[in-house]
Amino acid sequence: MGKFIKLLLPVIIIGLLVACQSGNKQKAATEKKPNIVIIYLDDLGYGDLSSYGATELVTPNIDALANGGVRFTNAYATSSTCTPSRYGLLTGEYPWRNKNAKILPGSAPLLIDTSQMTIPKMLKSQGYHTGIVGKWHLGLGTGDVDWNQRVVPGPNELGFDDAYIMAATQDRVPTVYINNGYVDNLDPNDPIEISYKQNFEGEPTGKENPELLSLKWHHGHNNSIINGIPRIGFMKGGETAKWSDVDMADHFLGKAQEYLKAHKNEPFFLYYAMQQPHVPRTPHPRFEGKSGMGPRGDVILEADWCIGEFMKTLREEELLENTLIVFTSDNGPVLNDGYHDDAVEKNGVHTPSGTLRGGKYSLFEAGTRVPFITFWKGEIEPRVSDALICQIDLISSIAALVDIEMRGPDSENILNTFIGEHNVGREELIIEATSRTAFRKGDWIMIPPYKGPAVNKYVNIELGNSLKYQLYNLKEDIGQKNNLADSNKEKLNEMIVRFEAVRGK
Ligand code: NG6
Ligand code: CA
Repeated sequence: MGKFIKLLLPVIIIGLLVACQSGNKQKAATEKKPNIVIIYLDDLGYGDLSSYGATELVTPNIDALANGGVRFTNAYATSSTCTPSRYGLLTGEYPWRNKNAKILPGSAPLLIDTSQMTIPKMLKSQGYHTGIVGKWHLGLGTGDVDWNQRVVPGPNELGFDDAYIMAATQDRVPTVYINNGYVDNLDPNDPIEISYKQNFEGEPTGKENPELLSLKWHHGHNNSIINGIPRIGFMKGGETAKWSDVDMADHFLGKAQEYLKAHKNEPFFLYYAMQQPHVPRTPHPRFEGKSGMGPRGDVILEADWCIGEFMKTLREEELLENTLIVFTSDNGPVLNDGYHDDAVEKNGVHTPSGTLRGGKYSLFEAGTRVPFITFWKGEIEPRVSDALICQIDLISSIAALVDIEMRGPDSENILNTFIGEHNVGREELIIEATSRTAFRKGDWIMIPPYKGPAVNKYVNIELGNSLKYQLYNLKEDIGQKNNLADSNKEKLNEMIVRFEAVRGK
């Protein structure tokens, strides 16, 4: 043995012992082939849960996950809007690398290339059954979709064995469910036509027929009317296939529960992408008025109830001890997102963004910093973690959990942090908001100058635009009140250099 190695031997042995110890849990987890569930909410803010400090809303079922698992306080979606965040979540690639990763219309082609790696594809290769129930919003088909045939490619071609989805958002056409590529309950004698350019002759619209509306539009959302709600985009036909808005939560919950029951005897991955509290907020009558905060509060309570029911099924099917649950949201909160639904009027003293600045669409913290919880009965010890983590890290970390060597392009394996063994996250992160990017490193965030309004006046959210550089120390100034760009030039320059190096990668 060389002298050098001899000298280093004790160090190597200690190193290996430490590695083994921290790897033990990982190994135990791997041997069990745990089921994996991602529960993804839509527009739920950092301050919308009682476990994250909300005082006006009580969310006991989500709180039970937060209190029994790891509650992350420094966790990010990649983006402050839906499509790019979902792109990042499933592929592990920063969405700003893909110029088409923007909020998509319901007629957009599939955004993720079928050759790209995704979480379901990776897990399928390891013998998992994979399913999605809920909101997709990543495009479908190749451009000119015929909704009366099998819509392909879609989630099935990206690794989901089972896909029961809505194509885009609850406020966009087509307002139908799609079951493994086929519109559910479609009557072939009443074919569906969709356009995002023009109306179909003779069809009423929100703009021209306000007398038909049960919910009034505030901005946008004045095209086809479905169930009294004006939507984005035009739709004709497909009467029997149209969803019932107030039943959507129960409908998706039922599908998610069916999925658990059908696949309880094999390792499975379920992506349960809930539609709340995105607009239009349509609580089931059971939840109407329950929050005292109008439909936005009511649908958050509805979502919490759904999660309680979902957990009950996991328990009844004896799956709890072998299932890792990840709970998070695709972007930050918004009150008025285009409908007169009392979200602003009845909000009272509730702070959907918590102590953070901004909201949905914003480069400030509340755009992308979201609730994030991991829960695994008997495996994860309850704790609060302030480690810097991002949803793009899930793909590499889940790969490690199922014992394969794989990295998403921008994804880091921080499995031990996700399962509460460590408290060290990533060092740096680029966040994105409507095609603008900012750079987080350690406790610091740097927002480069952007033209454009400081506030989006329709939604009343500060977007983060300024003609000057912005630099905040988030540890000392979580509300981003003190711009230190002028007083700490050295830090600012360091951040700019590193940001440009990563951004240009
Ligand atoms: C915006 C919509 C908004 C919402 C958002 C997508 C208008 C004026 N606003 O364009 O209501 O649908 O897109 O939200 O149409 S997301 O959470 O899916 O990104
Ligand atoms: Ca969203």
